Amino acid sequence: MKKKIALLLIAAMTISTLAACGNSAAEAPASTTEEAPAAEEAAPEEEAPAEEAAPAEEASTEEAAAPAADGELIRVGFAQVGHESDWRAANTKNYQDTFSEANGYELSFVDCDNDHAVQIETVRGFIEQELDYICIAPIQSAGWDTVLQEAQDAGIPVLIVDRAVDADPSLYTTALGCDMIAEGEAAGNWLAEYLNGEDANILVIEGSVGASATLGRTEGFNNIVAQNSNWTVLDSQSGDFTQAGGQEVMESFIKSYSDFNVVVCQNDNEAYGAMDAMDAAGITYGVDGDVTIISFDATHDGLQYTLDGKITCNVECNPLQAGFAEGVIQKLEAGEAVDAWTLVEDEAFVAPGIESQYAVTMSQEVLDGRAY
Ligand code: GZL
Ligand code: ZN
Repeated sequence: MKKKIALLLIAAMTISTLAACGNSAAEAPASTTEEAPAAEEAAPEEEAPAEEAAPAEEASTEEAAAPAADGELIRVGFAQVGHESDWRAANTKNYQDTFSEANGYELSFVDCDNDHAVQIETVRGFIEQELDYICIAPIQSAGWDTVLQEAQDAGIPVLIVDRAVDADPSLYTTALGCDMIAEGEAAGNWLAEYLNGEDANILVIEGSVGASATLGRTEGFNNIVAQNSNWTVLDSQSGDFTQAGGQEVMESFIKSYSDFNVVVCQNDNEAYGAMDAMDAAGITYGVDGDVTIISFDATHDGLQYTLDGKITCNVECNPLQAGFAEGVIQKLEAGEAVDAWTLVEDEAFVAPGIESQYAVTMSQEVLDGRAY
């Protein structure tokens, strides 16, 4: 019974959301509900114009029993990318802390170990269990239309979280996460400011192949490379967002290139691996070294390296996103409209002694004030 009501409510909400996207923020910590930049990242085939959405009968909202009222736990499935990085560990803990039984939820959490096929089957399992909501942090952007259609046919709202999918937005209820293209552009804009006209020979250690975080950061950074004719990207390989991957790729780069002065690592764990490889090769890096390292995630250890001047610029990607997801679910439970997209804000940090219009200068106080 509860699912049927939720189904009608979702249909009604989807219409209102598509029609009035962005007019009400999901109740959650600071976020902005701008137009969906992630939609560009996900590059869906086409936006589903509101008038095309299936007509939904007006659904009464008083019947939507709030979980507290009937005492039932809200059953949420979370198909998580894996356990590849410190960022992912912080993101997982945040979901497990937020969707706790004490908070009124029964969380079915599955670590999909960076395997897209496993993640698809995990979502199918959530559908078979007839969960109330499904959260997906997609390992890769492609290959989601079929299973999203199955979830929609089953009347289960789907939240695409952290990363984006390359699927028609009408196939899922909402998406939330960072603007990965903006993150890549922030790194590039800072580098241009820092180099101040100096040539750049750049090596890039990309994230996992096909992940929107990889695609977006690469696209954004390359947008700025294109503006600097004296910059050359010598090579760009995937380190799969892991420390081992970062070290392996950096070791191969060191064998092939000797004239690089910038290494872009698309997450902190890859940067740790790259630093290990450069240490072993006697290559100096950091504010006093020959190589400038740019990293992403701004996890605690990554910002410690930034404070120490080893990583010169670190572009944050806030992993504490479960509050946004819960805000959306609470709205849906209350029969309220939700936004198609919620942007999780982030910023960049630079080593002490560097002033930048694009980044916060690191200090012990900044590090001590971090939530993760
Ligand atoms: C970014 C997230 C990425 C992190 C990596 O939102 O998807 O995946 O940058 C993580 O650390 O593996
Ligand atoms: Zn981000």
